[in-house]
Amino acid sequence: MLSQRVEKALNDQIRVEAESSQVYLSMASWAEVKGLEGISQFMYKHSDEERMHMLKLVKYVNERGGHAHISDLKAPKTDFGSFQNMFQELYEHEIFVSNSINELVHVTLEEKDYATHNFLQWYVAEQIEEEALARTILDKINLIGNDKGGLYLFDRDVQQITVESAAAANPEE
Ligand code: OFO
Repeated sequence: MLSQRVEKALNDQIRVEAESSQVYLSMASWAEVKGLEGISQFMYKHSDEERMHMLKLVKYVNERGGHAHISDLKAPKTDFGSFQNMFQELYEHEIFVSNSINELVHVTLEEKDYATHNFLQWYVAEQIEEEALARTILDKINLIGNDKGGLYLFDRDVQQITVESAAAANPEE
């Protein structure tokens, strides 16, 4: 059985994951209307992943005798200025999510809920990978600068930038 405090903290995280999914969906749509097909596909996929993160939490809360709450969500913005800025926002958003997961893990330790603590390790590992991926993308964007050919290749290849290729490109991390 979940303590009320852990259940509330998990429900807060359900909202964070759902809002993340909405943020990336809005980025996908913005990129699509700008003709950035590859970037848009990347963001649609990322949005789906966040929904999967949310569902995993919903199932866990209900399995443990709690009640996962599906709440209304903050509307994401609809204009991201430039794709460079958009990826910077993605990176900052992932750091925000990591902090939120860390707070949640902290609550499980205070409540001596080791099962939930164990369950959350998947999220802790996932956040390390997502932050590394976002940093790799930002590095590539910096390399491109204002080169149109570079942007063309980036848009074509961004879907191939995976956590594994990011790790291979940054062996020191
Ligand atoms: Fe990208 O964050 Fe979920 O966990």
